[in-house]
Amino acid sequence: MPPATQDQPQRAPEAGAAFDAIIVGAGFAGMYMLHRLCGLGFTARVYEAGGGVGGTWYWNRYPGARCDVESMQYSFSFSEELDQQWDWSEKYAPQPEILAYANHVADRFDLRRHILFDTRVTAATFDETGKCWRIETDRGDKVSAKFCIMAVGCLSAANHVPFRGREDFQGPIYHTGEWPHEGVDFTGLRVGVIGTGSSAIQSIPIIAQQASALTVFQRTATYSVPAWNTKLTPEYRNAIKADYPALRAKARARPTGFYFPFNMKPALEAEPEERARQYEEAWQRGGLPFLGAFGDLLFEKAANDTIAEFARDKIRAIVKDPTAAELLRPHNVFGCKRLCVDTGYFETYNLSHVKLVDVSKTPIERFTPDGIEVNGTEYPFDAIVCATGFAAMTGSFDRIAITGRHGRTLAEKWRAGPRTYLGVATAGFPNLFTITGPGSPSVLASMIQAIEQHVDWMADCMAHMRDVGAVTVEPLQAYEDEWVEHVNEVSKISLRSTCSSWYVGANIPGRPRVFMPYIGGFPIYVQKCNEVMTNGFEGFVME
Ligand code: N01
Repeated sequence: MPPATQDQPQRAPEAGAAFDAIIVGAGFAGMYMLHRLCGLGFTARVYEAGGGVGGTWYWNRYPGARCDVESMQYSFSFSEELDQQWDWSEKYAPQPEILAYANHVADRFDLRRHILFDTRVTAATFDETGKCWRIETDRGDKVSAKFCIMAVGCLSAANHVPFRGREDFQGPIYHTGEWPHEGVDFTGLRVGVIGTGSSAIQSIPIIAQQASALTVFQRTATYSVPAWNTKLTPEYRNAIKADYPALRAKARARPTGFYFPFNMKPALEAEPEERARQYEEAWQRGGLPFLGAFGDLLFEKAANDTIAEFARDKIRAIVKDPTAAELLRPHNVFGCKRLCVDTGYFETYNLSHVKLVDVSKTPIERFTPDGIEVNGTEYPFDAIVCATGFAAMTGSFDRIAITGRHGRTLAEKWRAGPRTYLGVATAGFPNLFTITGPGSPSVLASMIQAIEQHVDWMADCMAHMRDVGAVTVEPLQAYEDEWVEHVNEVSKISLRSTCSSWYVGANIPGRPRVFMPYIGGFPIYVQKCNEVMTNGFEGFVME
């Protein structure tokens, strides 16, 4: 039996218990699913690998971690009382505050008594005779449930790059997505950071404040827009709270599931002066809404070139060393990889103790006992931070042995890329629901809004099945194939499908190259889900 932790006392394994639903994960998805199922009178057990609720925000405790969706929108909308009573302190909430919010939700809705922490689900097997899922955990639990609901997160399986000699390094190696709870003090240390994605871009300016020397290993230069984060005033919060449902409704009507001013006019129809003015205004507002400066930026390469050039000029203006500035200027499609939002990222390279090493042509050769070797040069470090991202979208499923009908595993079925109907379920795996699964807007929408929509749909489906006495629900193969085809087709209209990002699994060698989230837009997707439901769960077999 694994050792007890602060959050989870020693306990005997659960054996033989039967639930209506097992929920895997107690992040925002698992918590809301649990809340809905309890409200409907279903019995549910949640298994959570971490020692507390919060998912992403439980694990990603690296310095500078915060959300890049505005906090008044990156929150649950299902409870008006919660919306009214919770006060966010900053425009972009820092990780500790989001985690505090998750804990508040768990307490407020009395969720903890259904959750077993420090427990990782290892296997889920569909029992065709009993028409139920048999679940096993790393603490020896063996239980069954009619439904198995995966609330495992889209960016939860850390990408531990197998660098040669990794085990030889004498100092600590951290991954941003598995940060020590007690924090890390880099004061006076020589630190190496690998990666320049969102996690790196948020943590580098803070680590630089402590480290005596900081070296960043960059494989691909990244576009980043300033956050211009601010404290929220009571007046600002009250103005939103005076009609919070209106903001929520406006958000849901947007392709991204969150609201920001969006200029529909194509960039290519604007005069150069107008474009420059628009970009400058949008830059001064900052954050992800920068991409809303014009309507065609993610669809027309020539339009995209104009915003990319604007962003490159900003980097050149900020970074004083011309060699570093040149290396930091990306040359791929703007916003193709997930856009980063920063506070003082590029400015950090003006500090004399911060160095950038380009590993685009000469990759990291190996870790040595004292540091990292690139192109024959050894860079000595006391600590190394891997900001190397995640096995996105499907990585969390890969960690569980999921077996459906006829002994077929999900890993086998998804070998050439994930296949789902609407991102909520997959043929051959009855009563297995995937919250924000591949094939749904998920990471291209504001996650909490995407979660709420999925959970509500699934909870309504389960309640309907109870009403009509149905035991199993499962997508029809033909509908699933059609949806997979549609997800692929739609992705081609966006420039986002054109680069080697984690959206297409290209950040990890050997993964199939498939655009995994649904890019058709949140409202269109919601409409499709609603139609499927009102047409009697069209495309599903319910029996
Ligand atoms: O991970 P990433 P992340 N050698 O995959 C590099 C969300 N998020 O944790 O681009 C050298 O973006 C890799 O290089 P390359 C958000 O959706 C949100 O930063 O593959 N380098 C890249 O630079 C985000 O997109 C927030 O060439 C290697 C970096 O590691 C997603 O999570 C904050 C390498 C990985 O970047 C993931 O972000 C944080 C190698 N062998 C995260 N392997 C906010 O809400 C990988 N890299 C603000």
